[in-house]
Amino acid sequence: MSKHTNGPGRRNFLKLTSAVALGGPLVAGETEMGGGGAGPRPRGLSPLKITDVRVIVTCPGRNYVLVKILTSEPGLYGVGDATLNGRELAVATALEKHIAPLLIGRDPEQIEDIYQYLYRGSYWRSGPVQMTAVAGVDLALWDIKGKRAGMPVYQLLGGRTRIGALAYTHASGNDFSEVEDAVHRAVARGFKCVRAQVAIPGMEGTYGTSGKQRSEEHAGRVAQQAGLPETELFEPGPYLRTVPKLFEHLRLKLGDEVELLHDTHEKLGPIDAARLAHELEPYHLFFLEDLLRPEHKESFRLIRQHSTTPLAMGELFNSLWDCVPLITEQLIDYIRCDLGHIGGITAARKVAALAEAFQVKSAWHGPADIGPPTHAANIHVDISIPNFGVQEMVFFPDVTREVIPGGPVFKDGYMNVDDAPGLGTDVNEEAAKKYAYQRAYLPTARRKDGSVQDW
Ligand code: EZ4
Ligand code: CO
Repeated sequence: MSKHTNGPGRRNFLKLTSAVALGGPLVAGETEMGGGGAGPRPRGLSPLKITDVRVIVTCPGRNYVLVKILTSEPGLYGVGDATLNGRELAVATALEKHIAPLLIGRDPEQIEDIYQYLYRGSYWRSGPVQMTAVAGVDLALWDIKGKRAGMPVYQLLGGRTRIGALAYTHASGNDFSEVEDAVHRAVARGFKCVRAQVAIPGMEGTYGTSGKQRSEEHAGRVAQQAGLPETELFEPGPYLRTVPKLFEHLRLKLGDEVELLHDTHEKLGPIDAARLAHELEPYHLFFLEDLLRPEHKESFRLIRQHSTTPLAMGELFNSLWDCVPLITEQLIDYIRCDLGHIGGITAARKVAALAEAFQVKSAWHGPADIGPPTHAANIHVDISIPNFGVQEMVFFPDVTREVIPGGPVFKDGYMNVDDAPGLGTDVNEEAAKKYAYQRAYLPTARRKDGSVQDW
């Protein structure tokens, strides 16, 4: 190899260091290698720059924050999702006021460098607001790279490893037979895996159910006002007594074949969590989700000592490092980070690779409160990594699809993306304007005595 293709020559090195010293982008303009910054640019592709970052806040059915990154190549742009349920405007402001100015003029193809720059380079690293903003940018950049290459993102990630992403949907009800009916309906629709949640008797509102169980009074109840959070009641006793009976009922009525999951939503303390995992063993769950608060990773050791129920955790994590001890100690079986809240595809690839080494599988978060670009990113990663486990999914209503078209498709139990270049999603900015942001919160929860409980 000549010295010109064997890494940056001295002249380029000087250009690079001076650009960096000036706080400029890693690309220091044209070089002997063709202006590609850290490495040679593929033949035939001219240098690219980010020219504009548009932040679109819209409420087609619910609030979404989209990031549209425009480039110096006419018509070439990428769309990412930066929605953080209940904190949408904080992310939009971070993007508009703090992050967008850092991106203008940079090479959108340097995805890893931009991720490092926004994550580590800002000093104030991690956190849900920051990492949701980074995810929005990251998804838009992968979208651009795919469009430029003429390939779907999963091809850029190494190509297909499976025919589709095994998917699960939610079933819930006010009593066991309503849940049973909901699981039946999901199975009839083609689902092989179903998450089951039931309203807990005596509790006002239960996570994952429609909330018909609400009564009008309990200590600590906050009067409902428009646009303020609802308050639910949670007591571990009734919850712990009810959930094993739900799964006993479901196995009795539905048999062993359907895969059942359950989300505890970080509500329990360590010994209660261990008890639930233990008592659910006979019903062979696919996994039991988010038993503990994200702060209490060490308590997973206690659960493991008491149960062989497969465990999933991670939708509140914001970085690779949040996942490390659970993966490297094999304290969980499924890592379920939210690609929209850990920094996007770039972060998810690192999590997946770490998990692969410890036989932990992926189960990325896939609720309605992240937008179609993140759902698409989930599937591009799912179908290209070796250690995919299962994918949570939702069916978006027509009003959402009008504003944010495209995205993965469900068929026969699996989610899939087609071969559209990039992520395969878009934003209709004109349609987005019809749906103004509406302040909305997630619910909160309190105990019977009025004290705060994790929701
Ligand atoms: O409560 O995404 O597994 N799914 C979940 C979700 C979360 C919401 C919070 O914004 O736990 O329903
Ligand atoms: Co969950």
